[in-house]
Amino acid sequence: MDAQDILTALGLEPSHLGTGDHAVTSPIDGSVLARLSLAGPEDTDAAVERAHAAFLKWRTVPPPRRGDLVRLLGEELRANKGALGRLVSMEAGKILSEGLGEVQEMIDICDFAVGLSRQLYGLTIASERPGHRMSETWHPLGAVGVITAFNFPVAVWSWNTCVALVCGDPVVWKPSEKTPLTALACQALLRRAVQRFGAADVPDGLLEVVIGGPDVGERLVDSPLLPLISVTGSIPMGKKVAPRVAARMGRSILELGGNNGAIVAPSADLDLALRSIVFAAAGTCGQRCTTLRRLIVHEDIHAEVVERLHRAYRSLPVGNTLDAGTLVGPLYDESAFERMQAALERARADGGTVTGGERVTEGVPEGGVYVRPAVAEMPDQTEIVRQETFAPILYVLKYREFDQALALHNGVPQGLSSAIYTTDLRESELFLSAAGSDAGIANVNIGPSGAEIGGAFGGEKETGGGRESGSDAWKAYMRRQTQTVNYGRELPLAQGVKFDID
Ligand code: UN1
Repeated sequence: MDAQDILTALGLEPSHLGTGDHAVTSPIDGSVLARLSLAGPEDTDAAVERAHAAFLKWRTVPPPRRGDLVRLLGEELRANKGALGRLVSMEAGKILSEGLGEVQEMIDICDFAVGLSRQLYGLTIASERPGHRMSETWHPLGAVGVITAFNFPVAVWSWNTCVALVCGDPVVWKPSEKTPLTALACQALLRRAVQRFGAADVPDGLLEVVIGGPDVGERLVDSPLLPLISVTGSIPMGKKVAPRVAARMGRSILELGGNNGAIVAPSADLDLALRSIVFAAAGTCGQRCTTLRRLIVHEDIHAEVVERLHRAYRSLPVGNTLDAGTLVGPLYDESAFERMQAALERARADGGTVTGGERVTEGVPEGGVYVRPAVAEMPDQTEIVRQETFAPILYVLKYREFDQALALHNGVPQGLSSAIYTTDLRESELFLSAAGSDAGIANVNIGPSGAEIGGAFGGEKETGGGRESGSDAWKAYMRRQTQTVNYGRELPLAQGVKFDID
């Protein structure tokens, strides 16, 4: 199946995708997949207004009925998993199994959101006044601005959108301008679900896709018609977005950079740990926000772990992501390669020993940027180790005492995901305790990446504090109302206050 066949299967008309100024390229070989026109500020404002108008209608549709639409979207995704997964691989450059895994993540969140559509529970609260009833209920919030990154071009949209839709909120989506085709495919699949749902019951504007650059993002960030902005991206970007949304008293969900660490304790099952570490650090060519970037290894097993890592890294199949057997695909582009090389240079200057990291040119498609994932043994957690470089670099540090490992682990500005490999119950429990990992996600004998949708996804510190996807993350997409009803004939005031007129 080539790109044109896939787009057609997903309900897009390839002839409409060839006329704009913005070239969409595949990181696999740099080939142009489509040429699109970018939206400007006026188009964005119009999309927001349509979404707001849709909100005024969609909020009155009963939540389980809203869930029906998400169920139908899930059916479309199941039926088109192969095509969409392949398009994700072509557009974002991840291996096919991960492209398909990303679509599976979408299917899973659809199922979750359908269940949620019957579980948007409030509370009944004991009132201090006789003849009064107090409750807390959750109402739709408004249209939500969703800004996503190239590396998970569709799953992160679905976490937000499936939950937002059952909560009664339309979505205005700005995908990365690197990956607009998968966004248009999602929009087309939702359109099919709407047809089956009964188009008359769905307001126009339930999902608006605006493909554009930072000016479009800024327009969303500043729009008072979008009470919630959910953004995935870099920490510098989040630091610009958060105060702007706050300045208009909007809410934001920030899912920013991670710099995820894992501790390898002497009791670890090293066969399991090694497999897990290599997937977490080199998988997706190091381009997940949950990628493992810092490995903190006990000194007794440090030499063995490093030696086994080198062996595994040397034989990692780097190549075309669409070929069966490839485990490491391309970096997104040349500037990602330059950032990787600059980071490795700094690691060397800090006294690190770097293995791998060089460009791969043999057996890979021309026009793509391929690298051998790197291992950098570091004498210390230097400044470069404390930064997120979006590339497959695994910094390896050494520890002697467990407290020291924890301090190293937590000694970075980011706090997304974390892991420990140990079979010592005391260590694993300490790692999960209040005095342990300070990240939003903490795993034992599992790498930091590849989280399931059922948990709340997000992290602390400069990762931004937002939570998306499962658990009670839905509450951010609704407004809470405390309601009190007086069904008596008296008017007792709270706190026993007296205010009698006659
Ligand atoms: C991201 O990289 O932005 O936990 C999201 C994971 C995936 C999601 C990553 N489920 O690795």
